[in-house]
Amino acid sequence: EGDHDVALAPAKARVKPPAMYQVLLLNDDFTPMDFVVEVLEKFFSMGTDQATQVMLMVHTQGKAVCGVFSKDVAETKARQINEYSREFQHPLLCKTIKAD
Ligand code: TYC
Repeated sequence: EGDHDVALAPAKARVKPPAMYQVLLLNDDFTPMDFVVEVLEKFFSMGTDQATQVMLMVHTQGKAVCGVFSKDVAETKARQINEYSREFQHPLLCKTIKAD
């Protein structure tokens, strides 16, 4: 009972690493710089210096990669950041894109 002879398929030699997704912040003309720094500190565990550098990169270049994660983690982070920004009535936009 419970121990029939079931032929199992051979285990695969290895498992593919998960596809990775970049989490990007996009620039806009309205979100305060301090709020973007807070978002980077809160959602990416950045220190203030790194968060400020990334915020200024977005501000001057239009966008920047804030982190690279598995699909689920990346999409959850982007959704949480967009919800958080809307909660404070800021248009800050976070998106994900599949990494190469
Ligand atoms: N451009 C915004 C300003 O001048 C600052 C900003 C930076 C907004 C990064 C969004 O992802 C962003 N207040």
